[in-house]
Amino acid sequence: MLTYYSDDHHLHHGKCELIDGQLMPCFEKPQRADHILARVKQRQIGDVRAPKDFGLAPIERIHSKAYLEFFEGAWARWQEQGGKGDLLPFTWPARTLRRMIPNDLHGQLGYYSFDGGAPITAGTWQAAYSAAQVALSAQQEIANGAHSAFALCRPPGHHAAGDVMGGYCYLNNAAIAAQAFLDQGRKKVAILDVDYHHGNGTQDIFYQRSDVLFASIHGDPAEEFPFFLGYADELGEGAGEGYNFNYPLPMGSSWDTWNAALEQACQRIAEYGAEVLVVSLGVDTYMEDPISQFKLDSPDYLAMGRRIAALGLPTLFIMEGGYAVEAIGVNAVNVLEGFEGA
Ligand code: SP5
Ligand code: ZN
Repeated sequence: MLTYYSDDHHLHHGKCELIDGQLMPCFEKPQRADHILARVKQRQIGDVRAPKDFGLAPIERIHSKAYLEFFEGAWARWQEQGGKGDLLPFTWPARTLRRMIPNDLHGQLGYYSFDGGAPITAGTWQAAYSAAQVALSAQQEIANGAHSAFALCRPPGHHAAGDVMGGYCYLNNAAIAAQAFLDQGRKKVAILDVDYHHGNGTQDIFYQRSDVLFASIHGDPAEEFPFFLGYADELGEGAGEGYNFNYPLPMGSSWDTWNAALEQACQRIAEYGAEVLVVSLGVDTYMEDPISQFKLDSPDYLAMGRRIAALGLPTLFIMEGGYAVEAIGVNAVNVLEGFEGA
């Protein structure tokens, strides 16, 4: 299978995030993608290609113009103000406050984000833009007839909604790719989100629509980030009712529990009659992941790939999370190798 990849991800390197009351070096760091790329090459699963540039139009199908303008221009505004560190939000329009767009840069940053986990640095826009182009390039590969493709995106995307960043995510690469399939004439796209965290951004984007089915297997949000979305009773709304499926699992879940949820998710996708599958591929379900609490082991990712392949659908893999840096290459590529019949 072909891999799409851009070196531009190195332009995004946040300094720190707040974890358990301490400022820690960002877990979402450039070495993540470097390790995955090295493993793709080591296992020779196929060529690695640089993305084409599809411009902003396919990104604007998912994200609002106001949000994109804010994101693209935020770092320059910060520099004009003499800003020193990374741009990080510190006030959000939570309950009791008004949801309005202030003039101030940090006020706007709070408006356009839901947590403090998405720092904007000098190269964040370029890195996120290129990651979206990586997703679109892999999407085009499948549109042109390939059975599968791997978009080695960084930064990840599934926590980002139409005009909200957070959870290390800025542009929702999976949603942008899914929308591109629809805009090219496909009628039914399924997104299977296997990242440890609920894909709140993707769910929100498609919540009222029936042309994208969203199924997510993740740590129970009653106990785990993003806390405020991802419960089993969220089934979609309006035209989207019956097209959203969440499988929240207990902390400490291992493969048997996880696999039972995968089986259910796959049955929903098959019943739906999806023409194409987008997989939000996070491997932070790994037993040694430093911020997560599932117990999948490396061989389980081969089985995951095999079950996904059994759906028989053209499949676009989009890289999301995974923070056990040494192992994420092995685990992510295991899913791809399992898919290809290893
Ligand atoms: C794409 C993705 O995987 N984003 C995840 C963002 C998670 N941010 C919140 C992390 C909270 C970690 N708490 C772990 C405590 C470990 N002692
Ligand atoms: Zn995650």
